[in-house]
Amino acid sequence: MDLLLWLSGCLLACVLPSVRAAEEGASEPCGGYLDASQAGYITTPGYPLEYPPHQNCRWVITAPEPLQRIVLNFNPHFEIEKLDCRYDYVEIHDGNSENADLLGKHCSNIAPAPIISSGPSLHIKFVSDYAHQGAGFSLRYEIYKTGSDCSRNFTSPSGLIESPGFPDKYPHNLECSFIIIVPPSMDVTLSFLTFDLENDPCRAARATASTTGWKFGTDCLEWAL
Ligand SMILES: [Ca+2]
Repeated sequence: MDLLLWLSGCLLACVLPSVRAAEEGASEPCGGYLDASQAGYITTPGYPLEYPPHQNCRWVITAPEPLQRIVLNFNPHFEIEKLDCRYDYVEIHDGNSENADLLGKHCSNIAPAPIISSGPSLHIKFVSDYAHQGAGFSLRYEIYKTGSDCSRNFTSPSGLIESPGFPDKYPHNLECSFIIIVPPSMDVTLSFLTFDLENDPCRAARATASTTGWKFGTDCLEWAL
């Protein structure tokens, strides 16, 4: 009898809460309205663990200014059931609803390249069906910075320069200038902590440091003296 009482007590105390937690996990709301003036992240529920079945998540990201654009950089760890994106997928629309132009529909385990809106809003939709899930996706959203927006002057004795979006992928079509200004008698030392540019010799992604004479391209490291 005591054992039966103990067992029924354990059932109530141990099993029911975990069932309830599983139900809450399954029905955990996803999606929402996001303000791009602060960069942030969107992930599938549970990422990087398997996303639940029966998901229908919608996010709308909006920039505060009508002329601003939004850039999405996906984490390379991307896994959505493949099968021609028929059952599970993430869709990005170039506006504030899914009626806006489709910028991409993605699945499989290859993360999309960076996506940039043409206007101040993006609509993101994630769908999963009843079976076969994956790790899902994680993306960083932020206001897209053009060349003049990403350029900066530095006058402090030391500082940190990061490409836009770092540590995620940098967006397309950027040209940023970073000018370090020091007193005439001083030298400037640059130490690269992380360096990861497109691996296509000298074609596109390139960093140059003209004050020290170094030129850096992924496969074309060279002296400029
Ligand atoms: Ca599925």
